[in-house]
Amino acid sequence: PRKLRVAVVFGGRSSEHTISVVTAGAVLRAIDREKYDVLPIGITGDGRWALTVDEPDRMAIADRVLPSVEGLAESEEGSVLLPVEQGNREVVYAEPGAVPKALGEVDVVFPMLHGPYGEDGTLQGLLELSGVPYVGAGVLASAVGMDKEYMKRVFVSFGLPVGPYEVIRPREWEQDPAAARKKIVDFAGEHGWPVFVKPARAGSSIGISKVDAISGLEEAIEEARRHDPKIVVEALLRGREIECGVLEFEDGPRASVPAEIPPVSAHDFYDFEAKYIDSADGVVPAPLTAEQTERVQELAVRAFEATSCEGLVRADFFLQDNGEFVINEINTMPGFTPISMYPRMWQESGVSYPELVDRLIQAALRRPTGLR
Ligand code: G1L
Repeated sequence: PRKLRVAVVFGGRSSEHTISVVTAGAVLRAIDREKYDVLPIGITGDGRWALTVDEPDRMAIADRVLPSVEGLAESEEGSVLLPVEQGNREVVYAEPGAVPKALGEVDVVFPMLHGPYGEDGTLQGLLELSGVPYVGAGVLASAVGMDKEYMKRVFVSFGLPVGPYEVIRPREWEQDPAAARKKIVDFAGEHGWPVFVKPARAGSSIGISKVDAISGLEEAIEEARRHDPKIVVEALLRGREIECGVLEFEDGPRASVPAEIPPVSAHDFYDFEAKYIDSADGVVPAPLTAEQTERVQELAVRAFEATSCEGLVRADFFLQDNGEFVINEINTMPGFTPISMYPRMWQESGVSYPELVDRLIQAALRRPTGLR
């Protein structure tokens, strides 16, 4: 029988273009070529779709040179820059069921794009319209996973423990900044300083400030609002940072062994690769009691279910000094190189990186396409 065709979509218009290219390289290397034909589809920094060469070795950091889709696609035999600037948009929106040319003939897509238009549900929506199965979270779970306000609201409504927070909406700030500031000062009065001021929807840690006193508030709000006009204010949660991976098996989601992220000391510095890939310093498995492990695994699976996740999720928690876990956030597109926390947690749970990639593809193929 003909092999299944997997398109890996990576790169994109994001500050994490390089991470995406490096991660896609690792996935390309791990995919079982006996089972799957692979189509690497890169998106350039300025948004052009490119059918790139299938050469994972050129997608790694070499001699401190960061790989990019531009670097893969340009002037190499076998690479074609697809004429998509206007063309693809017309194809995509004019005919439901049509896709950018290269996506048209694939059985499943592995989306590996960070941030807006990648992990917020928009690419997933395009793939839904196109009727192409894809790995990972769907439209709703992706959008919820991107929005810190709605993520918390979903957790709360499913009885998951969340920390104190406050939201400042765009109009609140625009129409009465003094009242908005007072809201945050009152919040800090109740929960203490520092508070964290964050853009509601932004990947990673961009736009986030730790604010120690009223004097730092204005600048923190302005910085967060540069990334999203809606901001979320959170209290400092004391305790240990614990993560847990959830993966969809044939019979449903299961939790990995948890990991602990050690506190960052002031003199810590990250080497070039660690900084660009993921925290490689997590402790797996986390030194927890059997009861604590079971509890955090149960919460992680409940977070997966609450947000209607599919395929995988990484759930991040604080284990407070009182022994209670609080869920901080979920990540539908966690760091995914072999040394990233999510794959490491599954490695320790008996699922190798190639098996992880295969299970994600198989989970995507089990899901019905079309209305659901
Ligand atoms: F497709 C999966 F499995 F859902 C998936 C996709 C993307 C898992 C992890 C990622 N991660 C990334 O693409 C990234 C961290 C390199 C950028 Cl968001």
